Amino acid sequence: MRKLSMNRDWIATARTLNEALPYLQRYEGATVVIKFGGNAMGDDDAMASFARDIVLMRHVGVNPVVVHGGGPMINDMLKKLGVESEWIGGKRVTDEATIEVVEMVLAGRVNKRIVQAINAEGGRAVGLSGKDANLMVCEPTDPKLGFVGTPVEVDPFVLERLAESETIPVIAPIGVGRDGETFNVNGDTAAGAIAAALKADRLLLLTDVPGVKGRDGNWVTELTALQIREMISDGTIGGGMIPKTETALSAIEGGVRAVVILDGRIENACLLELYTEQGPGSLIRQ
Ligand code: X2W
Repeated sequence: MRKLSMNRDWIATARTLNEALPYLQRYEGATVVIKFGGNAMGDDDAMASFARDIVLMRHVGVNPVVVHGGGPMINDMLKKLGVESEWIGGKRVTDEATIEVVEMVLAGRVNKRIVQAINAEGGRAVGLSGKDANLMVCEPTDPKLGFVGTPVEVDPFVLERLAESETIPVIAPIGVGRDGETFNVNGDTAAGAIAAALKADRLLLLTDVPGVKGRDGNWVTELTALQIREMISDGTIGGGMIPKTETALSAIEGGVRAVVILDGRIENACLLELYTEQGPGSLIRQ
């Protein structure tokens, strides 16, 4: 039964819904690639909330493509198995024993957890890795890194077919080599390459910080590619933000309209970004 509640802020709720209209119109038919990093994945409630956002996007005519990470989950499994990991420049040195675990964790448990969460919210998700339908062909990044791959060819065929049937692809960042090798691809790099191949309207990089920090120490809401280059060269952007912003730059060069780096731990981060006037995070464009 409907009950009249005096506690709810009706005006604010109506304003939010009303404000969404131009954005709902703008993104109808748009392709939005969402990188869901291992650090942004929380407990089951947070996962369900992320999944709801994705299902809602699909429902209002967006083609969402989820590319996930899972670094912390790989670490946990390697630890259980007593395999040590070493990192060079933010990339996991991946030997034969490690790549087996990486593929099992990413294309297995992590991928299926996201697929299941989306389906539980009423969506239709299909889990893939870069091996499926030759989606992401890679070459070795650097001999020192072993089976770490750089995507050299992304074939969007299977993603286009899934979009036509309103099915949501959930992609594990595993690549295939020309000789059938398995490659471990950084999740951001994979998302950038896939977004570029799709000429996506938006690439959302969900992480565990609010965005890009400016020279004055405040989070910046909008940046150009040129400003990002300057901030990398003068050291304003450092550490783990370097590969993220570099991914953003190459995605934009590859034809992605804009990239947003935002905190995936905020509830409904994707909806706030797409459907409100001032979304969270830093928006980067040409
Ligand atoms: C990553 C792949 C997973 C990933 C790794 O082995 O951890 C490389 O470092 P997040 O959660 O997005 O960090 N691959 C080459 O990128 O996960």
